[in-house]
Amino acid sequence: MTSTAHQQLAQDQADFTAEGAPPPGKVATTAPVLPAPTQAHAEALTTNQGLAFPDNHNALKAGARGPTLLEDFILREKITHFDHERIPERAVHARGAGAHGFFEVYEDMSTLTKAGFLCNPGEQTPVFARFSTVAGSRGSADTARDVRGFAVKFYTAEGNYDLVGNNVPVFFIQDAIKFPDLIHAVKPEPHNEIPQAASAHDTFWDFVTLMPESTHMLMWVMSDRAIPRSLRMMEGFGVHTFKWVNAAGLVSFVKFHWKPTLGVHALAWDEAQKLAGKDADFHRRDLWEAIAAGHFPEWELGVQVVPEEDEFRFSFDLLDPTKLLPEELVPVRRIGRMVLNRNPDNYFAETEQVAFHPGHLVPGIDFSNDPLLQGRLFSYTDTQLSRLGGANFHELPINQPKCPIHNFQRDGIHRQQVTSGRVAYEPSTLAAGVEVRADGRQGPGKGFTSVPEMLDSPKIRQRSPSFDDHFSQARMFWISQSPVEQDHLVAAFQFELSKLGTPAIRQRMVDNLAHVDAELATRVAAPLGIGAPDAQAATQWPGFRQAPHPVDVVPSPALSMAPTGPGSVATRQVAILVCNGVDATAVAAVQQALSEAGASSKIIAAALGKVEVADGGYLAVDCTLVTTPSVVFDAVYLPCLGVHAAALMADGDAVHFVLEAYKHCKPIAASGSGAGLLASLGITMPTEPGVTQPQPGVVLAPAGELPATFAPDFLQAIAQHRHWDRNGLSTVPA
Ligand code: HDD
Repeated sequence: MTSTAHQQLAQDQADFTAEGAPPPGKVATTAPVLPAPTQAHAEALTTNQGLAFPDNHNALKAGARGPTLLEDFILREKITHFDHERIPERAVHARGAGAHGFFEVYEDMSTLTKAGFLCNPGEQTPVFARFSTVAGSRGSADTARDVRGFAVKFYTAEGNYDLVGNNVPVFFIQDAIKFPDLIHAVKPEPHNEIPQAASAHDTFWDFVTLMPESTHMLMWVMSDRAIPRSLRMMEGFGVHTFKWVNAAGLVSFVKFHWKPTLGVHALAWDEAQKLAGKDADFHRRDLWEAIAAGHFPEWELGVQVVPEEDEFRFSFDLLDPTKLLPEELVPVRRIGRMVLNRNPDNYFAETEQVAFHPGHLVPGIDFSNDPLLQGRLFSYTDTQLSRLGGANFHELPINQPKCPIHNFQRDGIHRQQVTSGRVAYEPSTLAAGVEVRADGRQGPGKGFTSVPEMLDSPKIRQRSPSFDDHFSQARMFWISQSPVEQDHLVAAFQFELSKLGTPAIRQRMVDNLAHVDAELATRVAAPLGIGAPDAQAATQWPGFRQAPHPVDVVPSPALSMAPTGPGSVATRQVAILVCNGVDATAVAAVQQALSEAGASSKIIAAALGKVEVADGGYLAVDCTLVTTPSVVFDAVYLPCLGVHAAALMADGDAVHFVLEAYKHCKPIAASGSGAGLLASLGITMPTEPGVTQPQPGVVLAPAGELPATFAPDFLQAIAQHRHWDRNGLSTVPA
């Protein structure tokens, strides 16, 4: 670097750092400044035994260049601890992100349940929520096509209650005994551990096509629900039917829902795949940054309540986890809200070590006889024994109830609690001279009791015939989707099935789909190099069941993501693509509008540093085109770029950035020569000779001062999330 360049650089740095404010005419972007380390920050390093030691850089050696001595207990302790830092990852749901927050109920629900945290409006119950993908390993990408786990631990005054659900309201299988088979089929194939975090492989589709009960859930997983834009923008479901019981013993069936206040939004599939490489942490970063910025994610808790006597009112069995209860039959009543307002202090201690269990209940909530739920009750404690190393995982801080615990369980590996006295049993009179019994403190009718139920049945291994209808609700899902959602669903089936090496499995899937909808099956089959869908062939497989009384299926509008409509602009990320000659006034105006709406923006250019602005100042660049690609943004703004704009568009990365955002149906705004650039890329198209009409979600402004409507129109386009109805996308080279 020349000395002049050094001087200029020093001057620029002085401009930006002096008093933390940019000089007039220059636009500052975030430039975190780390405090210089001082002695006050230093803390003496010690071993785990509390021994202070002065050198953490050199092992004990025989001479400066000699061998390391086995005697070095400080080195040995440090390396031994490191060697044991990892614990087994979860068998499923290994990849997750969590956050702390609170739940509060809107109204007293005591007519239906005696659960204290649902009866005291105004009382905040602390929660910890963990969201996860199912199939991928702990280090896999966030945006895989997959179901998302949605697990919430409520630290109630009556003990911990865990609602361990998913972002899909139904499950693949009806009986827990098939869970290990399902998971073995979807996980990477065992001979070569390929593919990671993906269901697009032979073993998964081999299994699910032979288990047609999974067809309904397949529809959800092939829909855009399986590629959420954000963990903050997805629904959650308890899946199973549970029971509520009030203080008088009145029993109801209940289904749980989480409704996000930001609406339900998805990525484009191509975008999700690219994100897996460009930013594998996309979802966890989004959750973390939103909470850190004070945009606390929020969901309302909804319930569908069915009186016990109405158990057999429906055309499907409430105990069947492959069925949902249409919201049009039993409306969702929103009874409270959960707000996540604090990021974990330590990922391992909290998000990794948190242990959920559908059997963590409180008085007023109970299970139904759903055979999938019943099997889960065994699995969750069992898995923590190996994952968290023993029976005392409830003592880990993240798992500890926030109410007193008292029992006579004792000892075991890693026990933390130091109990005193000689009595570790009950009944006893030796402890305090009074007899201790299990219900001594609570009294009759208090504490948890199972809902009494008469059982007088043969001991058999059998599936209830009331579970036999495998296709009606899959069809209901299909006919409830908007045309765009149907297109995405067909494309997802085609993508997955095209990856299979065994044509017979592709054929079996489209044969099954023929029982859902003939048009769906035909469309999916078209590019797969197989025969036409054959509904009759599907019936020949032993797992095939047909409903004894096929039901009339009507659309359920609640199943479509389309009507969730315009959402909030808050926390949306906008790229502002610049080069030398950019109009800084236009940039500042759009940045201000975005910021006021709660969105954030980044200045993107070919290289870091700064670009010259039209009036002679300069603009600091946040990120480069290559390190921060279009897929990490929700929208793009191309300001008037001045005379150098052609140079930007001669840069393949810049062209790709814009075309890719366009192809992923993101809002694009362009002003002045920026608008001309869009036209040169074919992003505006003639609707009739001589009339150029922008495509949906493209906001244009001519050269000159920005019209007053420009920023509001852009904000509105962003609020609509994506503009899926653009024409001719298949011809866009991105
Ligand atoms: Fe499960 C974890 C959700 C069926 C066995 N499950 C796990 C998690 C979620 C779910 C969200 C992650 C919790 C966390 O963040 O730590 N699982 C479900 C739902 C199901 C379901 C909604 C059906 C409706 N699961 C299911 C069955 C079995 C399991 C039928 C076994 C018989 N699930 C497990 C497990 C996991 C688990 C192996 C792995 C890690 C853990 O429990 O703590 O025990």
